[in-house]
Amino acid sequence: MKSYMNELGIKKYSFGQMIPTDTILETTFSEVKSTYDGIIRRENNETLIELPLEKNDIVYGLGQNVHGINKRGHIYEAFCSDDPNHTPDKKSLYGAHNFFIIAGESSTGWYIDFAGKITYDIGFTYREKLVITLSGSDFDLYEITGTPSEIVNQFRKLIGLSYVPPKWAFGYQQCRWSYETDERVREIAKGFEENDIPIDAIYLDIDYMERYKDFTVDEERFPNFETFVKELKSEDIKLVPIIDAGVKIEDGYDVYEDGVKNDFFVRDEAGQPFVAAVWPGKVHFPDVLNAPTRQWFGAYYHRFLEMGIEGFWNDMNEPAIFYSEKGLNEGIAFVKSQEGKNLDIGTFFALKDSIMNLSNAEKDYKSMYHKMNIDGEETVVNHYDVHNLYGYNITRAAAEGFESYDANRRFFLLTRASHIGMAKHSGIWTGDNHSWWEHIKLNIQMMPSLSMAGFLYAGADTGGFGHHSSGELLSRWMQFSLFTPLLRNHSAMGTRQQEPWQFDSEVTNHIRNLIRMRYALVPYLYSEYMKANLNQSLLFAPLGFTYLDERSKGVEDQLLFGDELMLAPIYESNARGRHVYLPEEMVKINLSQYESIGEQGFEWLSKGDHYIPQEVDELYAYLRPNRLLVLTEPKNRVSQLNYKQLTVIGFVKDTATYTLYDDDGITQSFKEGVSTQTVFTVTKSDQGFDINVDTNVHPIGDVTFYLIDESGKTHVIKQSGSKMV
Ligand code: MIG
Repeated sequence: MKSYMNELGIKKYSFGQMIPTDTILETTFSEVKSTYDGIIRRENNETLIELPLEKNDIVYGLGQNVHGINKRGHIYEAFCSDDPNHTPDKKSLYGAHNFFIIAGESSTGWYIDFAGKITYDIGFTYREKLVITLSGSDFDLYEITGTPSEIVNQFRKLIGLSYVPPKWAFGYQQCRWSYETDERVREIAKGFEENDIPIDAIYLDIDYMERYKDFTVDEERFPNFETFVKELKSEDIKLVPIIDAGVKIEDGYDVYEDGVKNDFFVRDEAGQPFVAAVWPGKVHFPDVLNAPTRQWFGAYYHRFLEMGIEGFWNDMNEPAIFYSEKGLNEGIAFVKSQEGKNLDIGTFFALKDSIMNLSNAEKDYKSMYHKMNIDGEETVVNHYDVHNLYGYNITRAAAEGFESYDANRRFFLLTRASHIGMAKHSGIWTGDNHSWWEHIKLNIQMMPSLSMAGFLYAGADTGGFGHHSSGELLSRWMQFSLFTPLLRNHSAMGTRQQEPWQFDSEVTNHIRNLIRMRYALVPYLYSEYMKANLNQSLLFAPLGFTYLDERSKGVEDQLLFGDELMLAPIYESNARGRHVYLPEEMVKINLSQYESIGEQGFEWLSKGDHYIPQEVDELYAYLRPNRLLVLTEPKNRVSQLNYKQLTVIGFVKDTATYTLYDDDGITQSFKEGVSTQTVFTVTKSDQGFDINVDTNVHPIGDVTFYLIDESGKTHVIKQSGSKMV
């Protein structure tokens, strides 16, 4: 083992020679003489790390995973999995995010830089121990001390800035598996038009492809695709096509033929392209763990970019395998061998398993091989050892393809499987959840740990993917998703239609009001998003990161959003309100409907417990003391939003300032600091309030200030742009 330290005081312990994951940026780590003084053991090519847990320690992190904000009391795995049932017995979802914090009297953050499977037994087997098992012995371990916020900040500095989508990605997005024809897509667009509901993007799921072949379009379902893309663009709606990981094996299909010719596919033991099966039947997987393959695969995206497409979602990239050729043959042989037998408890289940366990089999992952460049040498590695890098790198191929197409432009990109190294390349959706109330809660609890791991552009399938949604569920879910950077309604084939108008007119009205409120909030959401990114802080935070009282640390269903708001979403059916804990005095603001924002009043609430009635058509958020919330007049597209009519809600005890960040929303120039800042300052004086808006950057029109003071009184002050400095 070697140990290192960087200028921030972050320690790094290198055990053996890890397979590079390209997660940690080059920072200056210098070798120091120190030993890792924790407990570490090697057993059968596995490594065990044990960390002690104090009685009240909280374990935060692990990014995309099941269970609560405090991860203690369960077993988890880092192993990217295509599992469409996110039930409490699961140990892993699609992401492998090996960053966590043990928070207590003092706090320590850990990142394990490793590409293979890791198991975390967090106080499950032994209440006072965190036992980590790595499926290998070559890895880097990073140790960061400080407060939980400082630890996140330092970790995010190590992994670099997160992906930034074009600004339209903060608008509402509609998806369904599938909108199968151009006609159906037109109908959906029309549905939004007729119902006067804002929208920025409509997704194309697998059926737009010609027999599920990546980078093709089915001519019958989508004739003149390029013209169709332009048609929707003329309405300022973006089409977002899906790309799957598996490349169909078919003579004459260029992606397949080119890949075979250049040895760009993942190989089997014999060095032949590995045959798996997914949607199109038999496929090969691009071996994206090396740069030439990424460059090749990434360039195919240019075809769609040429046609005016501006974004994609990359699916099935764990990679998901329905079956492998080899596995299927073995399964069928086994079934045949049982023919005519008297199947009993042992043999009947073996028969079932031989078919039921064909998908995503460990055996198959262990039979796949990649070529990687390790320290300048081409090295063959077994897939199982680098499994968690696959979705990451096939998405990176897309990101690199975008860069080679136009390095200055931002493109939209979502992936399903991920690893922390990927946070700089793409956003994520949280996969195949269900229209279950429990999954609203899971969504709430996952957002802060995703923020910790650098996944800022993220969101769940709002309304739920599997199962049937009700209007009530969709409304409540939307009340939370209103704040998630990715706001996408998606549902699976065979489930109830889930577009906002598919329930009853009351639901349509609620959803319209909510989506309009989302657009009113876009300047603020975008501003907070960019600040969280540039300052490497949390977009969604557990209360315990800011409030140090024991009570706040235990709150599992309320979050801080940005620096201004506390959210207390409703995630139970038939609820007419909920209990909310206020760690300090706050003002309850009614975000139910933009038009009546001033009328419904604002309520000052004391620190402590409150029962807050909240009907299904009501949405509240809680504004912290000396904070301002800026909203703009909603429009039906993000591109139409402007600063002509602003609303500022402030809880002002003495002075409150808000800096509204903005930039062009389409280029990468923010990386060079090209941005605008509009500073709102409100100071309470004996006469009332002094207001200052530094408008040197945006042409600001009328601003209505609703200023609430400690006595709970609301002062309405209208200013017009001309009066401002
Ligand atoms: O296993 O392309 O998560 O969003 O609609 C189904 C069809 C494959 C899984 C994705 C989902 C998508 C679906 N895909």
